[in-house]
Amino acid sequence: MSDSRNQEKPVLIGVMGGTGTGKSTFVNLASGSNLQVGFNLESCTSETQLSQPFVVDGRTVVLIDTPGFDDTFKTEADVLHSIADFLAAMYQNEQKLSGVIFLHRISDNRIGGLARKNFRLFRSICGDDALKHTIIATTMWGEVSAELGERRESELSTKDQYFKPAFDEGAKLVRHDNTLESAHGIVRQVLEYQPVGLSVQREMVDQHTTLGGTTAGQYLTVHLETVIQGQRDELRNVKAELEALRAKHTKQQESIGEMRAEIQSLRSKLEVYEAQHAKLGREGDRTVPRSDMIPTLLNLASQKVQQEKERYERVLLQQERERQKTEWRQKKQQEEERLRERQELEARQQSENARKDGSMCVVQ
Ligand SMILES: Nc1nc2c(ncn2[C@@H]2O[C@H](COP(=O)(O)OP(=O)(O)O)[C@@H](O)[C@H]2O)c(=O)[nH]1
Ligand SMILES: [Mg+2]
Repeated sequence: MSDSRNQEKPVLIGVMGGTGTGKSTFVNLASGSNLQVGFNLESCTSETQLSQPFVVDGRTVVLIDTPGFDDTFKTEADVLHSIADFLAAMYQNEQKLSGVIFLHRISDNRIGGLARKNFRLFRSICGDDALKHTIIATTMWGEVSAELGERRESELSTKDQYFKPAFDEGAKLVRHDNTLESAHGIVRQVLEYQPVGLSVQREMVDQHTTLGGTTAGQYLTVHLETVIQGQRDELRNVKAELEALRAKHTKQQESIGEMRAEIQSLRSKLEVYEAQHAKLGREGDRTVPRSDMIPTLLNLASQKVQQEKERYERVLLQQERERQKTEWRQKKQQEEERLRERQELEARQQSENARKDGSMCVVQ
């Protein structure tokens, strides 16, 4: 009885995932609807909406297009509200979903924090029981090489940090190649599933829990608190960096002041030197020596001093030789004089003796 009623009702399938994963495109393709499609990663589906009914294998199907969890215009809380309120209203109206399709871009080079958060939010909306009704469909296969796509697909299904835990609980992984056959093939996998109440529907309708108290609401609260804490930490770090920069700036200002004073003192000294050079230049007809010539000039000056010293030493030597010569000449003169005196004395004595001898002969 209930089976036949379900057969009459359209099969309802939710389509969820991050913004720009191709949800609206998929819904339009499968159903022939004309829901607005976004441009690349920009959000376009602002509210949860139904596709027009379409038929697959004789069954009427309606897809539920949802805004992306990481909408560019709406907050995550608003997106959750839109999806949860819509699903709760359906559940209250005894419209249960046969399955949910979670879209993931195979062109994403890795599942970053955002994609992981999106999938966790998806799981908290649906609950573990619904994983057996879950199809994870990879999109954008045309954007990657077959080899790369296959490698990523294998990672997605085998790594714990990706979708493996969901596959372990009954979720299925399929490829969507953006063709009608592929879209209907995915829908076909869900057709025979018995409609099921999702976690957020049961919590809000059966248990009268407010959205904030549901598993999804609590997950989002904790996630937002983490984000807020992260941003507070970042703000604190930026403030600390700013303080450090200010302190550095003050120090730099001080150094700049010291350098300015030094430059001023060097300038004054330079002016004095320049004035001296200019004066020297005016005094002679040579040009004012350039500062780069000063070492050469100094060399020349020291060479001159050396030459002067050597010349002086030569003069001293010359003088010494002259002195020695004079001394030797004087000595020689003295000796000659003494010799002459002695000869004179001897000559006088001889003549004296001769005179004495002569007088004696006369006397005899
Ligand atoms: N290459 C490629 N582009 C796609 C595919 N599905 C969607 N798109 C493009 O991706 C962009 C976002 O699509 P949309 O359906 O609005 O994503 P939604 O935000 O998940 O609803 C649009 O420019 C689409 O044309 C796909 O399978 N392959
Ligand atoms: Mg959309």
